[in-house]
Amino acid sequence: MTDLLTRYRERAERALDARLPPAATAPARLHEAMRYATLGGGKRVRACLVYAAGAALGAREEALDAPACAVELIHAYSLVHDDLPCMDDDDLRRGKPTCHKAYDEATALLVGDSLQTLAFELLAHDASLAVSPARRLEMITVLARATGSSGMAGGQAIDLASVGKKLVLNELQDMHARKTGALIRAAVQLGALAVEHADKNLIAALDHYAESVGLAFQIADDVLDVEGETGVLGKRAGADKARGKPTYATLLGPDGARTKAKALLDRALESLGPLGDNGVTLAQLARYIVERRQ
Ligand code: GRG
Repeated sequence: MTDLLTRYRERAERALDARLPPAATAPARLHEAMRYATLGGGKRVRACLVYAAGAALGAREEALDAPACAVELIHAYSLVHDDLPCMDDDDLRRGKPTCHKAYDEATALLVGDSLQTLAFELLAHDASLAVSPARRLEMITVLARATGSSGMAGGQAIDLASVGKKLVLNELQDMHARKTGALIRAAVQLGALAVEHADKNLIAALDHYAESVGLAFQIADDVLDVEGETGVLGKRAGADKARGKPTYATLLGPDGARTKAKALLDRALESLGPLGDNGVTLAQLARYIVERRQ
């Protein structure tokens, strides 16, 4: 990661820390578990996308804190629920025991619920978000659609139903566009929406970028599941394969998957053309997403 992306990551961590309920306030066990599941881990790729997209259109960093936190909270909620025994049944996440292992299943369920609602509360009320009420509503709508049954939750439903089945490339792509792509796309859109009067052509360019990056992120993740190490990944390597999940790596082979990720990276970089020098950080972020080791 470059210095600027590291700074964004650290900024997101502080912004989340300030917005999560203090662990000492009642109900203390739930609040402690929400902080456990959200803080002190995670690459903060989605928060970086919010900061970098907003900055590319001229937003102040402070005005991007609430949407950056909102997408990371939704992401943290999805990981907590995804790790539950009724879904992927994982015991390791971000290098530590999953939320239901460290606490219990009921607490983990409530942690996910509470992180999700906090995300929408931030978009509705956080004072640092300097946009009109109408724009807040637009941001809430974007995040809700990306998170719900047509987006992430819908993708997860397709994912769970496809274990042990063979998917063709288009079906796999559709599942991932919903499950991981929709939130990545929403992160970029929220960064852009934090700027009240941004140029429509630039917003369209950012959306094309986000679409390619979202898919490239998932392909990189699939390759890491096959080639990565548990100690570096902070989650169990080989988990998708062990569960018989269709992935880009199984469908195209690791080399084919890497070639596809590289082509998507090139497409993402091309999409940034209209932003000129203002797209440099987004370009660095796309490279990081494809070339990362964890
Ligand atoms: C439970 C509604 C619901 C949805 C879950 C996104 C998702 C849907 C599940 C996550 C499962 C998973 C591991 C998907 C692969 C891609 C992915 C989201 C990886 C984790 O994201 P990173 O690498 O994680 O950005 P960090 O820990 O760095 O934040």
